Amino acid sequence: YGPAPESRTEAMAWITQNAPFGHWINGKFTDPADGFATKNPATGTQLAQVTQGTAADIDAAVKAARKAQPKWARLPGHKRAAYLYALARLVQKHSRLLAVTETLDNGKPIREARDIDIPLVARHFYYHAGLAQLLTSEQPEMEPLGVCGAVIPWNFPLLMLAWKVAPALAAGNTVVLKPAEYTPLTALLFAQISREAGLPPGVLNVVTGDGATGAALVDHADVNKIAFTGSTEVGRKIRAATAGTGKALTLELGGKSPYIVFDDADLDSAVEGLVDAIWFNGGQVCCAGSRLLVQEGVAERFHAKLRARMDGLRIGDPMDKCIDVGAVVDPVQLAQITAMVDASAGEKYQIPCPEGCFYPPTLITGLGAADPLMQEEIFGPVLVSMTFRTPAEAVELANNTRYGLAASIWTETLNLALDMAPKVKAGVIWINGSNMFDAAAGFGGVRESGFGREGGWEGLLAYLRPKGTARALRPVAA
Ligand code: TXE
Repeated sequence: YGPAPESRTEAMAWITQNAPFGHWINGKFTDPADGFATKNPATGTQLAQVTQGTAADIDAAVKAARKAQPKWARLPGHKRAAYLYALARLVQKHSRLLAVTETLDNGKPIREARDIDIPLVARHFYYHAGLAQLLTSEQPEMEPLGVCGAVIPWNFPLLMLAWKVAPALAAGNTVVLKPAEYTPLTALLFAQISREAGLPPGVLNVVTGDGATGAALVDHADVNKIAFTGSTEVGRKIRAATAGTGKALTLELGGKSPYIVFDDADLDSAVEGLVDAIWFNGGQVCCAGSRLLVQEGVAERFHAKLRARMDGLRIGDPMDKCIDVGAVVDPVQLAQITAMVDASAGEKYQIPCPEGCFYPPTLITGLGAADPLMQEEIFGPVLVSMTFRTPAEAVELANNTRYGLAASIWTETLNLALDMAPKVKAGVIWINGSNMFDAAAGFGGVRESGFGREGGWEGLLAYLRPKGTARALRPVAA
């Protein structure tokens, strides 16, 4: 195979036309102000200057969202649905521009941005358009929360926007979104696309910036809900900051999800599933199957198959359509992965990878259950592995972290899988699969992986509150 780069012309033209970027408030870009550069991690080159949002910017965005909210909420569900359908169709229409911009800003393989991220974004808006239509008739006594603040991470920039914006708008809320500082571009592009969809000004606002901008949004007195995806440490701060304020809160945080392979599993499928579990998006996935637990009888054979498969992984230019593993999002994250792995005393198996902001797909064996690498989220293409003897031991090891986001269980014995599933502490269990997402399936964690669900009916309910209405009962006139 040879390099088959996706064209970056359209995305670079969009960036050049609009940079330096201001915020998107009340349906238009504000004037750009002091800020920071967002870079292409695969090359280290600057893509665009972006504005650092101040508390005053957040206040302007919240005011615009507040002003727009009553009218948006009063629209019948099917009219809000029409906007969400338009957004979904426009995401499809601009899918190449969105996918290439995402890959340039984030470093993920274009194949993933094109075939997974962007289609799932469209699917999310289609699905929530359907739910919006049900609301007026099915839930007459539910009301939207008001203005929702969304703080999102850099690993799935546009998909995390969709996970928060689609249900919030469907339910009749308006939104102020703060994208991650490493990857602000697709949120700004989406905001511009929302104008093409005719979305009324103020319904969706985007304020760029770093953690201080996020904190200003969390602290703003006129915000009714915060939806956060990111690190457990920041989640903890946000929970403390919102305690006692009456703000609703959902947190989707870190993970160290177990990938459990039993003796009788279909090993070839389990290897393929594991490639997806830990090397999809370079392991920068909250629910990555980053902890392999393999039953002793097949451990050697499974590791051998895995190493052979790793040798076939292609790492490099994310714009190359043949690439399996792209760049790490930022040198800061690369340094964190490197430091964690270098400190470990396990035996490493790494495949060669280019210089720059890249980290090789890595398998580490020989670690104890208490080793930091078995316990802490690495958030990179690094898999750690341990063996177990019995199902009871597998459960014990699986639950031996502070997290509880997802788990994969691989066995051909259905009863064993069904016995294991409730015992493993995780918000999502995949049986003979991994990373299976759908807008209709609620996703979220337990323990230090957070609370609340995104997607499905339960995800929509997180943007509504019940309102008791007393109705006077009158006898029907004869
Ligand atoms: O996350 P942060 P970072 C984990 C992963 C990674 C580590 C650090 O282990 O290595 O976190 O990544 C905003 N108030 N995950 O530093 O800081 C910030 O600007 C309000 C797992 O990027 O949590 C960004 O928009 N907001 C994760 C968002 O929070 C604040 C995905 C996430 O950044 C804030 C990302 C504050 N005080 C990282 N401080 C997952 N669960 O998928 C920062 N932010």
